[in-house]
Amino acid sequence: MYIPFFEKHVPSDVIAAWVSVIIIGIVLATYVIKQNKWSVIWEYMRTTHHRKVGTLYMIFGFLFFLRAGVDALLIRSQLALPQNEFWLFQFQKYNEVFTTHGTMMIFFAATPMLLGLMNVAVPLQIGARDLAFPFLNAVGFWLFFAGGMLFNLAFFFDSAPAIGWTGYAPLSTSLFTPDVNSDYYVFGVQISGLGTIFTALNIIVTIFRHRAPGMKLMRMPLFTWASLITSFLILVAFTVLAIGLYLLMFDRMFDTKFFNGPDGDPIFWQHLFWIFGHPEVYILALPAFGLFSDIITTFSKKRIFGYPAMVISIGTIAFLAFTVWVHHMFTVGLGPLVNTVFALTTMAIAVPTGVKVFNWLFTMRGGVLRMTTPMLFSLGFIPSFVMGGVTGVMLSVSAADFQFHDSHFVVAHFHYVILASTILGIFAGIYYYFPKITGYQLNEKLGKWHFWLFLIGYHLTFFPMHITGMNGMPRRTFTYDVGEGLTATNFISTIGAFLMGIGVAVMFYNLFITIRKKERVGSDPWDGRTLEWTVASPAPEDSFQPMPIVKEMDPYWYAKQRGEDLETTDEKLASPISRDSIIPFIMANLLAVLSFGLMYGWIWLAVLAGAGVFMCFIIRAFRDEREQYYGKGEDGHESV
Ligand code: HEM
Ligand SMILES: [Cu+2]
Repeated sequence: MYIPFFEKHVPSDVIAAWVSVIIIGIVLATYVIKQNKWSVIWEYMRTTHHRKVGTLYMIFGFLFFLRAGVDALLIRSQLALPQNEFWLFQFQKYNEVFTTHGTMMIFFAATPMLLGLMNVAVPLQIGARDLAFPFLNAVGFWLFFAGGMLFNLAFFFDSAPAIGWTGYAPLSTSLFTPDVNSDYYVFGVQISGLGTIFTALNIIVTIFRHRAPGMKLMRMPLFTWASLITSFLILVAFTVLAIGLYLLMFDRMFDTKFFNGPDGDPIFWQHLFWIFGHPEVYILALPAFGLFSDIITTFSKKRIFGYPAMVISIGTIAFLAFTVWVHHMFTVGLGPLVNTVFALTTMAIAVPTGVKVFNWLFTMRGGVLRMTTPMLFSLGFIPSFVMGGVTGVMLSVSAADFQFHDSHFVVAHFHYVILASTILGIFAGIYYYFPKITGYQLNEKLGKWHFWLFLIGYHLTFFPMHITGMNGMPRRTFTYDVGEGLTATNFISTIGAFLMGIGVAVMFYNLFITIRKKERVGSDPWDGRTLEWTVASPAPEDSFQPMPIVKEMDPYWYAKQRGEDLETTDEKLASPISRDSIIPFIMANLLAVLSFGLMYGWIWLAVLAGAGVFMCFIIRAFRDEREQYYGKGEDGHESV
């Protein structure tokens, strides 16, 4: 359709997106006005409290997950049949849709939902009142939000990036993609990445500085351990990505030629990207490992098997994660020696991972198993993840990788690992922590429907893809021919994908009816073992008064066994000061406006937004939030 405002033909999918967003917007606005929910929105825009920021992370991560999921269904619809012409998702449109699918899933769905769970659970697991820097926490969230929204905006202007989630140079440089499309990728990912780095810093400081008395490092729950080590991974990996994106931005805006020309080289981008990209896989997997460990212990009514081995293997995996990036570049031609070294380091990662798998199994051995929804997701994870691990070892054989490379076999492999660990982990985490987040418990029956539909759909989608790939189907290709032996497996994959979609719809319905019913649960609905189950559901703003004293691992469980309450102390520990503020919201969104100005060359807008961000720095620098806190004397009277 020709639309004068756009001054060009606008494809029907973009029009459909506009129409549906406007309809959803009107429905939401009517709901907010009718129910008078403005105060809730205003509260969440200004909040710095860890549970609320965590909730925001989960909500928006889930929304982006839905969008990326719709992309996945569009991909699968196009690939369902040979020579298919589904809607308009061929050629460049197909390139756009797999790019937004991959980028959104990794940066705007999986990572933020995990950060959300960390936000909710980590402080509660170690007996902290909040994250160490609540203001910074809000800044981190709003940066993710602004980056994600900016990235999403691209579609509405018919400018979605089409350079793959890997943004390979030289395609991503202005030489080959001079339009704003690739800029949306560069700026969107950059802004949200900055937020991720801030949140990682916050988690690290919180865990080192704000543990309850007696909560030694080797008494911490494994989700907290995984969050700590993941945060170090983020700190290093996302910084490398930020540098890469920065150089790419310079190449695009000022023609610096880091990644092309006589002195630049596109391979530099590949190195930078994968030095980030491989650890990112573990940034997604390790927190899920931590969640599964805690969930399996809780629902086996047994202590984790081999706790020190679990901690050491998380650490080893994290370290090795930085030594394997070239396995994504075996076919670049770096030489046999390099390929051999990186093949060996890659295979080595299987060892600590195997240790963890056996420890999960031994934890359940002889335990009293309860098949709740979070436990089912954890049980589904183990064999599924092992299958992804096995194809990973196959891919690590560098000579064989020349055959597998860029085929649907690789697509099958990485979905097996990421979906089994991260997505099943996030689902498990949502069911497990829903009472701590909202005070309600999700319906178990619907939870089981969700689990089985999703798990069966997942294997139905991705298992045949191994065969599709071995039969020669390249990834990032929008069609194939009749008679190539690719039809049956592709068709099965598409059915599986829609089954997963139904599973997610069941979950959505579950969330909806549970929130509507408003049946409160107590502080300890799962008969838990760790400190988060001692505080009320939903987690209150002034948790842990008085402070519990921790004398062993799983302190709450053993106290319950002995029929005692946890010992507490009146001693006051320095605790973070959480004060509402609108500055993080303004600052982060202005940064997105600034990027928008740079992308379209509206320098006046960029300068104005930049000045706004700078003003926020100044206001923040002169505001001492401790005043409000310390200003009150011990007896509650103003002392100043
Ligand atoms: C929910 C069900 C999902 C389905 C049906 C699905 C399907 C697909 C398919 C068919 C492709 C290959 C497109 C091609 O190369 O032509 C793909 C690519 C990809 N997917 Fe998924 N996916 C799903 C979930 C996820 C999740 C949860 C993640 C990560 C958290 C993810 C990350 C990726 C990435 C990174 C790519 C590569 C994109 C690129 O080549 O640039 N996907 N997906
Ligand atoms: Cu890798």
